Amino acid sequence: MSEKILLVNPPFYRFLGSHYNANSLGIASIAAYLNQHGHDAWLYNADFLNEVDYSNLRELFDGFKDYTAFFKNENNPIWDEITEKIIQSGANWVGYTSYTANVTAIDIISRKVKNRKPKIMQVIGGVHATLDHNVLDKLSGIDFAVQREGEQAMLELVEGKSPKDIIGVVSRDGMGLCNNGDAAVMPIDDLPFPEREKFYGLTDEEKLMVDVSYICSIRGCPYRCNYCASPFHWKRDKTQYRSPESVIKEMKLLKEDYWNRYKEYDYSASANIGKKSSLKIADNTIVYFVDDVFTVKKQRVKQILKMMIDQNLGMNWKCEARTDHLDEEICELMAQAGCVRVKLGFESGSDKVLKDIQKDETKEDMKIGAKMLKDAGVPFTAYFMTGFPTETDDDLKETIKFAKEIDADYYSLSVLAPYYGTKMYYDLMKQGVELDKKPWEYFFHQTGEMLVNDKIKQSTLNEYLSLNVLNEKDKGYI
Ligand code: B12
Ligand code: SF4
Repeated sequence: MSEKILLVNPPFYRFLGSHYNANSLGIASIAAYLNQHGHDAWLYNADFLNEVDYSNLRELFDGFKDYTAFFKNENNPIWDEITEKIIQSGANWVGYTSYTANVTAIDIISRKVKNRKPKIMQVIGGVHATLDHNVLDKLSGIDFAVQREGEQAMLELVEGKSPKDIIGVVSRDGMGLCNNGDAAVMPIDDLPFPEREKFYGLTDEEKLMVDVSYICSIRGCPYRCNYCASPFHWKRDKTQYRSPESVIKEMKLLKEDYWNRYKEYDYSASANIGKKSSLKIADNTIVYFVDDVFTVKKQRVKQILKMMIDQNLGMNWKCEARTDHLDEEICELMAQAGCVRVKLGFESGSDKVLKDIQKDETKEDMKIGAKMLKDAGVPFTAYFMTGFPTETDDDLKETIKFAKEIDADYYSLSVLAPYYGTKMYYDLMKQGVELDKKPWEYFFHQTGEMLVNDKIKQSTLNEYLSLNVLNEKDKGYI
């Protein structure tokens, strides 16, 4: 029997005075898989706003007090607006994607949905649900949690298989939680491309504002940086790489179906639109490879870049990388293949700090990588952080000096938040830092509220943060 499923991206940037209008690939991949198996799965982005202007990073820092107020007032109309939309969708299964910062929002919304429609089955998946094995104990409105990849587990849930028999599912039994471990790794090339059309709750005009140009070509990261949740979520040794052919195929699909022409949508299994409509997708001019390290396998990435060039794709794109996974040939190929931005995590200008955070990369590697990109004419964003547990005021001064020295095209300067589920989180907890007492919604890196360092002077921190003026041009969801 075909089931109606709504997959929800919870509100986050809206509370900070910005918004997020792009497609969330995790739930989009699950929706595509469910639809491929004959179900009617839709994407509801509760962080979407009918606006084209984004806040810059400075505003995101400043909005923290107003942001926390939303979570303290469950009667705020925004919660009821989202609850109403979920119920109006007519879905009998609702799935929420979760970063740690989203858990309180998911709690509030799912309890409201449960109170009004107890028969709707609600599932949490994504990073936080994978890392926190007891998340169900904290979320009374949620029926099931899924750990790691959600496609197959979600399919089996909606098709009525007993949750106790599904790999990756956590459910409740009379005694406590029944945890079936992590879902099995999916053969990534066999998955359908993410859903890019069934956006619930948007008018035809608004659908033009959804950025559908995100592509995931790698699931996971083989590195071990101790502040990062990715290796713990995906497991380092299980990193999955899509074939170059499959990546190029998805790029071509984007170009042909979403970038270059008016598109006919067929909503024959529609949740919110009963007619065909003609739409032009507007905000799709740059592909964003969301992979943690797009260049991690040099031969693979060279093959992808050469295919982009040989097949004359003529598409602009951006990616995340590490400087130690660049060489001159890669940088040249990137420039020729349409790369308009490489996002590089430099984090610190102090080799001592880089060692402490297990970055496995030195300042020298970073200088060389940045220079190769400069020489090839590929613009890059430099990501820096401060507030690492062992960082001193002098270390931060080195970072400021280094940040200016590398002369990046864009900067993103953050204050460390020890993310839930990372090595750093557990190390700090062992040292007596009570991170578990912090509200979930504090776990993002623009707050400064999670500062675990008392060695850095306020004046140096201010000097560091003032470099953020260079970000004026950037969209506020970095
Ligand atoms: C792209 C990206 C972004 C983008 C896009 C986010 C989006 N909404 O799609 C942007 C830049 C906007 C972003 C923002 C943030 N991000 Co981010 N992001 C990523 C990144 C690099 C890739 C995510 C991705 O698309 N993966 C590909 C898809 C296919 O995987 P997936 O989403 O995990 O989904 C799979 C499973 O998790 C599961 N699943 C997911 N959802 C659901 C739902 C259900 C119902 C089920 C059953 C299963 C399921 O199944 C999916 C398919 O197999 C990850 C790192 C990583 N490699 O995972 C960090 C990451 C997820 N981000 C992180 C963080 C912290 C943030 C921010 C808080 C940063 C900040 N501002 O301070 C914000 C929060 C945004 C929000 N909405 O709350 C952390 C999360 C850590 C944590 N413990 O919470 C990560 C892991 C990076 C890190 N360094 O640790 N992010
Ligand atoms: S910071 Fe980057 S390189 Fe390090 S573990 Fe995370 S995703 Fe991998």
